Amino acid sequence: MANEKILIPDLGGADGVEVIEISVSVGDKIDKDQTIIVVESDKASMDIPSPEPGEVISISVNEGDEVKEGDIILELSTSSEVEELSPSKQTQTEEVKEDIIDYETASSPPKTNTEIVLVPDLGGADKVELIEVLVGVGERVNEGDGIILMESDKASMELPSPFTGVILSLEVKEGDLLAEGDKVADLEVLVSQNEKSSKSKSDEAEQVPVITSPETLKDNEFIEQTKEIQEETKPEKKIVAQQNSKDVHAGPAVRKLARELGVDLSKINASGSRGRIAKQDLYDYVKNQVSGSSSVGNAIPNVPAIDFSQFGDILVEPMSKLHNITATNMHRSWLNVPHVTQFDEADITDLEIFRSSLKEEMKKREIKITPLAFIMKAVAHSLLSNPSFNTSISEDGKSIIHKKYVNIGMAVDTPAGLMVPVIRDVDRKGLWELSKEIIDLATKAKERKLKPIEMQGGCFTISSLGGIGGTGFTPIVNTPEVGILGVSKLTIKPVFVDGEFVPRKILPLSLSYDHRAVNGGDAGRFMTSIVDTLQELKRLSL
Ligand code: CAO
Repeated sequence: MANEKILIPDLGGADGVEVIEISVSVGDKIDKDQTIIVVESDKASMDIPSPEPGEVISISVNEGDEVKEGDIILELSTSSEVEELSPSKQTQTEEVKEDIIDYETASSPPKTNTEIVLVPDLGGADKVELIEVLVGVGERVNEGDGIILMESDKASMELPSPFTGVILSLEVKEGDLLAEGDKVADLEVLVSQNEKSSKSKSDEAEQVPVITSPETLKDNEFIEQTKEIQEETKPEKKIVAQQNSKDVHAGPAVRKLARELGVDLSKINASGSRGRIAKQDLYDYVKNQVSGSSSVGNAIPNVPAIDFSQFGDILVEPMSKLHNITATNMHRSWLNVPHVTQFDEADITDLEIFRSSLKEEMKKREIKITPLAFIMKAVAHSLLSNPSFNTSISEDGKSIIHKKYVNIGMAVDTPAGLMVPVIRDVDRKGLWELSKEIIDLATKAKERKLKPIEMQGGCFTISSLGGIGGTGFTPIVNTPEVGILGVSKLTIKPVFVDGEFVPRKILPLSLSYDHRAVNGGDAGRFMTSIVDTLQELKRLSL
């Protein structure tokens, strides 16, 4: 019997890693190669196996410790059988040590040569999608740094740089479908001669089980997950699996952060392409949990997973990025904002007569004026006279931010999804200018040519379904704005005027507002102001 200290092995280039699991206890009898601890860098997790069988006498690390190569993990009482094997093992270890000494005393200048970085074995997956290119041409990378992030249906993995060097060219772009052996990049490798020879020798020494490179582990992890996907041929199995954190789409860094924060990734709304969870999604989720805990309760029950294919044929289509963002925004607003919706009707008979009188001029100017331009002017006018609607609640929920400008967003229905371009300074613009901007921005939205700045800075939103139909709906506030006006299709209704029923053009309106920022009285006054303005255009300077 002898006592042996088991040390943290070569970490494949990682400086320090975190102990995320201790897999054995003092007194445990363990086998050779049995996992003793699991460590994790920001790019990969690794099982550290025991190089010997034996009994654990003491453990020197705790979960959460940052460890580096050479740190003591535990002390093992090894059996005599193992001691017999020791000499050959010792020889191998000495070889490795020698290599390290060689490398450390090396003084030859760095030499360069070019290596081609290829997509590795994908563990059976035919193709994986390139989700993110993590480096640029000309950028220096260290061995182990991620070059690209790839993702299959359920697993994501970074392709680490095999060497320290400079990226000479990138042969791939985001969205590419990659197969094993595809060329990813040319890498100008920066190495010293001795490092190279040391490397090849230590590759031989890698038969010693204590050395496990992150690359291998990452591949293994990916292979395991890919196998799982392939095994999950039955739909009901697949749906259950989607509820597990490891089956959601997220990179290693996000996963690590989620574990640190104790967040179940399967509960997060993803905004990345193909449903990938971005770091910001995680922050938003945590923020919502913290700030919303007093108002919406601590937990929102999950919608149960259903295998719809048991009822008939189905087609599963990934949400577009835009759809995903919209869904996240709607969900965020729905959960955070106590909504109230108020309804009213505006008699726009006179407005429509006036609009008809502009028909000739519309043709001449080649600008169509729809009821929306008038509604926008009426809203701008009412925002000025009812400033509680031109506000936002500060992030900490303790202040009201009053805006001295009047920018109005309009919801545009596009083939790709909902977009909300913003028209600036509506209060200062005339009907023609406004109508032209409505047409231009709606066209740009439909052609997906809007710049980010054209969708920012809104104070209030109008969602007009007037050209489509419906008698009324309850729009969701476009946070951090505090109000949104829904416009439905005008109908001709009999209205009692001066002792008789007369046909009038009636426009249904619905106003949703954030009841934290606006009280019912203010909302009533705001809506009345919009209705009155539409009914009496002289209130506006058009
Ligand atoms: N009642 C009756 N007719 C109306 C109307 C109303 N409230 N509003 C517009 N119309 C008429 C227009 O006058 C036009 O008639 P003509 O073709 O005879 O001239 C027709 O309906 C089509 O108008 P439009 O939709 O092209 O123009 P708009 O200025 O009313 O709206 C826009 C522009 C971009 C807001 C609109 O095209 C759109 O995308 N609406 C959908 C918004 C949406 O999706 N909201 C939901 C968001 S929440 O999911």
